[in-house]
Order: sequence, then C-alpha cells, then structure tokens
Amino acid sequence: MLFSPSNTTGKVDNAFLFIVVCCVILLAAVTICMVVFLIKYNRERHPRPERVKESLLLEIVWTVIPTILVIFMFYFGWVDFKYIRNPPKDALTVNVLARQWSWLFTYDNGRQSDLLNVPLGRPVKLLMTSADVVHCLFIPAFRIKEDCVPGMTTHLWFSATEPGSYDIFCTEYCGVGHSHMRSRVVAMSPGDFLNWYNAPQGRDLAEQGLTLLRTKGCLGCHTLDGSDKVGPTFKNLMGRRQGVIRAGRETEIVVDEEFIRRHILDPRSAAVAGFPSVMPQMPMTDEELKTIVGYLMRIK
Ligand SMILES: [Cu+2]
Repeated sequence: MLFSPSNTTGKVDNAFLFIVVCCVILLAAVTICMVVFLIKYNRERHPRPERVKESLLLEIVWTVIPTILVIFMFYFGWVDFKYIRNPPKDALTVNVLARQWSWLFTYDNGRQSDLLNVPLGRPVKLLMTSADVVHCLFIPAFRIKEDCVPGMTTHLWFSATEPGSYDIFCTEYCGVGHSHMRSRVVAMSPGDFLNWYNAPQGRDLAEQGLTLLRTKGCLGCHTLDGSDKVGPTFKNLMGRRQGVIRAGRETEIVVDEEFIRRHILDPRSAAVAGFPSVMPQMPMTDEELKTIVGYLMRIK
C-alpha cells in the first residue's frame, strides 16, 4: 500500500495505477507481437508475400477489449472525480486568498495564517479566490489542485489522515515571484488544532509584527535571514544604505522609518535598485502599519 496522507490520495492513485497497468500490458502485447512477426515473417522464411484474409473474431476481440478497458477507466475516473468535487456538509471551511506571491488562510473565527493548519480526520473545505492574477493551489501529497481566479470562488476539499506537513505549491505561472509562492498543510491532532485555533494571536510587538508580515504576504518576497528573494531582505533594514530609482535616476538613501512607511503605503514611489518593481499596495489599517513599521525597524 502506498503512503496515503489524505482521503483523496488513494482515490487518485488507484485510478492512475489502473490506467498505467493497462497501458503497460498493452505496450507489452504490441511489442511482443511486433517482435514475433519480425522473426516469423522475415524475408528468409517468407520470400513471397502471402495474402492475409480478414478475421472477424480477431477484429471483434481487438475492438471489444479496448472498449471495455476505456469504459472502466472512465468509470473509475468519474466516480472518484465526483467524490473529490463534492465536499461533505460538515466540512471545516477555510477561506484561501492567493496573491502575488503568498497564500493567506482565514478561518471562521477570523484567525489568519500563512500555513494551512488542519485537524486530522476532519473534512476541510477550501473556498479559494485570488487578489490579482490566476494562481493554482496544488497539494501534491493529496493529489488535488484547483485554480484561484480573481472575482470567482473555487473550491477543494480533503481530509488529512496522517499527521505531518505537506507542501503547497502555486502551479500557475503568476509572475516573477511564482517559484517562491509556497506554503504547507500542517495536519495535527484535533486537540492540537483546537489549541491553535482558539489561542489568542500574539500580544507583543515582535509576535504581532511577525504575524502581520506573514498574513499580509510580505514574507512571500522578503526574508528575515539576510538572503534576497523577489525583494531585498528585512534583516538590518534600518539604517541600510540602499540604491533607489526615483524619476528614472538612481540615488543612494539611508533607510529610515519614514522611507519604510512611505514604501509600504506607495510601493511605486521609489523602485529599489537591483529588484523588480512589482511590490503590490497591501491594504492595511493605521494600527497594522504602525506595528509592521515598528517591527521592521527592529529586525537585526
Ligand atoms: Cu501563483
């Protein structure tokens, strides 16, 4: 039995394996026939071509067997497709917002996260949309994927059966930060999930700041560890000498509180030299802006 961390994994694998096995058997049958005919009917053994008469039985056999196989393939595919497309009524709903270039998961009680935390054994329904361009949420270990389209709500559902952490990728090329658009499904026991779900979100500045950087999608493009991604790292941001392009001319500035605030409110006011000018304007309250700026100034 293959590793099956969700209810959907086995369904897709079984249909896929059935088709692969049929294809391998047919490939072997055709290849063996070719080799046998090559040997049996080669020029030395049969210098004069013979007239081959039709065989009704053979024609019926090679029409009926593939037809039955294709009907079975369709049947398995259809039954599992119906199952995967129809979430159960009691599923836990999670709203998914895809944006350039991060994922935001919002739960019914308002809890937000950049990781998809789920309880084991409970069906989870994702209601998905996009803030900008078409993205596609793919969970390879669960064998499910669906597009996230601006102005539309699409859905997916699954029930995790094995504890663990499973990759989420965006599989729709969505711009320069596409390859950074990753997250994880974290499947945990129902008790652990409830603890997380009901825990108050961080109170001190560092915890609140980090949560905001995650939920606003900042960490999709920036890191805290000194490495550059789509944009420059946040490490030692305050006081950094930074080349910026204003009105087509590159100048060097020293990053201060005012620059950080202006850049968040209006990312197009200045492009950072050496990086694509693709930062979106992220809606946020004055309180959130204050927290984020305060936190960014402290990251060492
Ligand atoms: Cu994407």
